[in-house]
Amino acid sequence: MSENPGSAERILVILPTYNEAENVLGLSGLVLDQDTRIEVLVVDDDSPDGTGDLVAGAQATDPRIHLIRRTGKLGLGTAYLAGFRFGLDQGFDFIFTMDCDFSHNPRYLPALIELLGRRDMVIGSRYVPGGGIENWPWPRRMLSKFANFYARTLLRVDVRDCTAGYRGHRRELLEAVDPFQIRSSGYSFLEEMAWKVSRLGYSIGEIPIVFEQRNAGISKIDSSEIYLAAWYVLLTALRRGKLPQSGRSASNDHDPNP
Ligand SMILES: Nc1nc2c(ncn2[C@@H]2O[C@H](COP(=O)(O)OP(=O)(O)OP(=O)(O)O)[C@@H](O)[C@H]2O)c(=O)[nH]1
Ligand SMILES: [Mg+2]
Repeated sequence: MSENPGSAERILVILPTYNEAENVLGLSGLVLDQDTRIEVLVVDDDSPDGTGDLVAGAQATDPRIHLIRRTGKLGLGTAYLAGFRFGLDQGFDFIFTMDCDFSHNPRYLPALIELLGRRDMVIGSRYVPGGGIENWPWPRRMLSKFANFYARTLLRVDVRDCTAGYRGHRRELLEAVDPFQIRSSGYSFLEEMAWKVSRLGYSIGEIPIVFEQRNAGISKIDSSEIYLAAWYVLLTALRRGKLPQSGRSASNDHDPNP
């Protein structure tokens, strides 16, 4: 457990879930073990496999576990927004997001928390030196690399891994950037958010992580999600000029030795 570095008093970790019954309690426990300041919020989209019921049971005995249950599969982007709204309303200082399938190992949280003490936003990155991907077949690797290249090039975002969902945000950043205006409701929320944060001149730090293939449950990203994400990134690029570029001088960087 960390010695509480960084400047946050309360830290929220948002876990969006759709059919993660095999993962949600194990992962929540590991996340909570990383730091006593952490609380977990599961945003579940009425998962048919009973994910929501499992979390409701855990929540009854652990005040550090919170749950938002939505009425249907409303998309990853809007799940993050529901979590951000909860985190801001409840007074959390640092608000993290991570996948609920063990792809994002909770052991990186202390380093991300520490870096967020010095940056506006942090990303657990596969594409900075020291980062990587374990057990993905090469077509999946190529797709991820291409999606990242496509978004970085079109949006001109100086972030190595702009499709990563392992992130931390200072509450002041969320208040200033207003992610609630973001139009992507699905996976491309992440690219649009990275673009907005960077365009407005806020600092983004990246820490290398090794992304692990999920070991239980099935992927929710299908070809329709991929095409939709590509379309939204293009739309965002087309209205690039509409968001004023800030005079702030952001220092996006990565920390090779977290
Ligand atoms: N609440 C909510 N969560 C979602 C939705 N779609 C995906 N998720 C969750 O978002 C996280 C990322 O989804 P994954 O299926 O792992 O997608 P991925 O990581 O791109 O794909 P894999 O690498 O194959 O696992 C997981 O925790 C999912 O359960 C959604 O529509 N609503
Ligand atoms: Mg995943």
